[in-house]
Amino acid sequence: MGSTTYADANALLAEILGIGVDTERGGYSRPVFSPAEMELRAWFKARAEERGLTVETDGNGIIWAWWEAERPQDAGRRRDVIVTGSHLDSVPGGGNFDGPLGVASALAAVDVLRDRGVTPVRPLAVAVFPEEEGSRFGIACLGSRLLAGVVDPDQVRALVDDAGHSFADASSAAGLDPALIGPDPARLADIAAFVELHVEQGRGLVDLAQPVALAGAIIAHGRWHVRIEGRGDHAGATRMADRQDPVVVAAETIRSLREQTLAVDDARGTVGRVKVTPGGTNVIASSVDLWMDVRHRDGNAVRRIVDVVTTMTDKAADAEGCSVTVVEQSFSPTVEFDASLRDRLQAVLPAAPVLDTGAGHDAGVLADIIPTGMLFVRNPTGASHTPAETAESDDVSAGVEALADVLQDLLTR
Ligand code: HGY
Ligand code: MN
Ligand code: MN
Ligand code: MN
Repeated sequence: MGSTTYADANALLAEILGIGVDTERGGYSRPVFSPAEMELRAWFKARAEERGLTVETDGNGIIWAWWEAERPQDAGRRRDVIVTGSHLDSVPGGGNFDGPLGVASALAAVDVLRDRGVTPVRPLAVAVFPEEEGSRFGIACLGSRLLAGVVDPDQVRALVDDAGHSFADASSAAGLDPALIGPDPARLADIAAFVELHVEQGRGLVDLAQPVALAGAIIAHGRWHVRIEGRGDHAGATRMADRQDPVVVAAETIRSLREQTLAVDDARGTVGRVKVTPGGTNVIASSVDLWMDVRHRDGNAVRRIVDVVTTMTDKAADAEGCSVTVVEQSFSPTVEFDASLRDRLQAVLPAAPVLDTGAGHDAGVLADIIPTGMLFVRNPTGASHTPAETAESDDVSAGVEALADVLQDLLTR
């Protein structure tokens, strides 16, 4: 094959380095259905078709690139499709590996399997899930949640981004039919296993001096949108006693989230996004929006933290004459990956340690419905959701070989 990227995930990743570069924030900003992500979708489609894969995009915006198989006579049995893949959308100012590494490694693994002369007895699909980060429409892993039927399609169609564009409008602008947004039980019933390769978001593999790990569990995590309404006014003409300043209440929310999170061993609580309206230096804000991201192995601990912080926020709002609304955008309990599939992957990759992760993934959403596993590739910085996220080219290649080994086992037995 004349492709310059044949069996080479590093070369595939290098090809997209120029897409979605965020000159303001640094790193990459590739929101779902944005020009940048659409360019990445076109790149994936071209690279998949070049490999003879049949590409389709479903109503939820999930891309499926099929390596059909000469199914044996008893192909009537269900549950025999193997799926691998990840996502191409990013957080604002993210790295080039979170998502694309899994997609590029899947394409390269197909090349490796072909080089090995592997003839699959069941189909393989390389999948690209939209809105895994939830950066544009607020709900993480939105594509896999739609596929799994765990979010309401009408609610999703009505989700709006910061510019007021609905998911329905954005998906139709991307050439999709919003009427097709929703669960796909028949497609799910056909899937025997889903394996997602992902750059490690942490330093577990660095500390263990290993290139590749298997995922054990994803800790519980949720997102809450907090909106605080006050009364806008002049910064100089308004006496302190006459103020209803929502920023003061937001400060209390942020402080108490840190305090409550620190009080629970190994809990993680973050406010990474705050929107002050109207946002003038000499203007007392009329409202503040902030989003809380809270995670812990015990889902009940996550909820307890959020409940306490919400109560503290209500108290601060009362004292300041402000009102508060809190909306839960998503919550995922701790997911332990399917033990029998993990044992099967471990038999193929005996040297791979099993690591838990604090990062959410589409694999975590689908794990409730189909046998799902994950491979992690070493990230020397351990950092993610930042341009510092990286993976050494040797480890990227080791990840491709490991994924090919795992897929060969799943596709031929
Ligand atoms: O937020 C996460 O854990 C994932 O990177 N979407
Ligand atoms: Mn990811
Ligand atoms: Mn991510
Ligand atoms: Mn993921």
